[in-house]
Amino acid sequence: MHQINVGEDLRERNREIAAENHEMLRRHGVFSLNIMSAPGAGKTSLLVKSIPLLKDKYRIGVIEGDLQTTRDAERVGALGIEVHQIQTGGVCHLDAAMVHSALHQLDLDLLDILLIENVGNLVCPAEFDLGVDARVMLLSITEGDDKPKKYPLMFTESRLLILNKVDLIEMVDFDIARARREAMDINPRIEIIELSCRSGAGIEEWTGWIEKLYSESGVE
Ligand SMILES: Nc1nc2c(ncn2[C@@H]2O[C@H](COP(=O)(O)OP(=O)(O)OP(=O)(O)O)[C@@H](O)[C@H]2O)c(=O)[nH]1
Ligand SMILES: [Mg+2]
Repeated sequence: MHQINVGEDLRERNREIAAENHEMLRRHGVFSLNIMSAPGAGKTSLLVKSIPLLKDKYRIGVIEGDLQTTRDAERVGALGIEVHQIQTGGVCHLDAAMVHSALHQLDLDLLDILLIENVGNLVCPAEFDLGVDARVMLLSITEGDDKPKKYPLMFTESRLLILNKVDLIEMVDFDIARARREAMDINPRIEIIELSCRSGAGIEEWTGWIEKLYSESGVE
């Protein structure tokens, strides 16, 4: 009996489109990041805090993925940069095909860096490669230091882990050393930045990280 594994077929198709996205972005000289986290960990706040530090040097574009509403796109659009909204209409992650359509709506020749804010979800977004240069995840310290081992895939897939909301450290029982250790058990190569969108701590380390990857990527 022939069985079709729908999940595997979908992922295979996603990988093919992700490869097309990557090729398209490279052809237009665009460096790209996929920013993922649970709802409310601070993805939009991170963009709003850090884009002003980058936008005089690089031409920045943002794709905002949300289940519903254009709220995040409006927050980021207020920075005066190019923003494209994807409303997934209930789908809990962005996939490569959604991003592919968005890439056709953006004038990629006018961009140096494309930042994609994924739908808030700690599980599904990690399963779908979008064709970007690197994936970044946020874990806010209000979510608990046990999350790396409970939700390992996103930690495996990410090149950088941002521990956000460190301004709240006195208020929550979050053991930063434990979270670091568990994340590195899962992904020994993961880089980690402690950050607060509220106080601004770590923001320059984050923009420096983007600049380093941008220059290493060889896009022009
Ligand atoms: N105290 C504190 N609050 C923060 C920090 N970063 C974000 N917040 C708050 O956390 C809430 C959620 O932040 P968002 O930036 O909307 O989070 P998000 O990950 O984009 O959320 P979704 O797009 O809905 O998944 C907001 O009320 C922010 O003001 C931080 O570093 N410290
Ligand atoms: Mg957001």
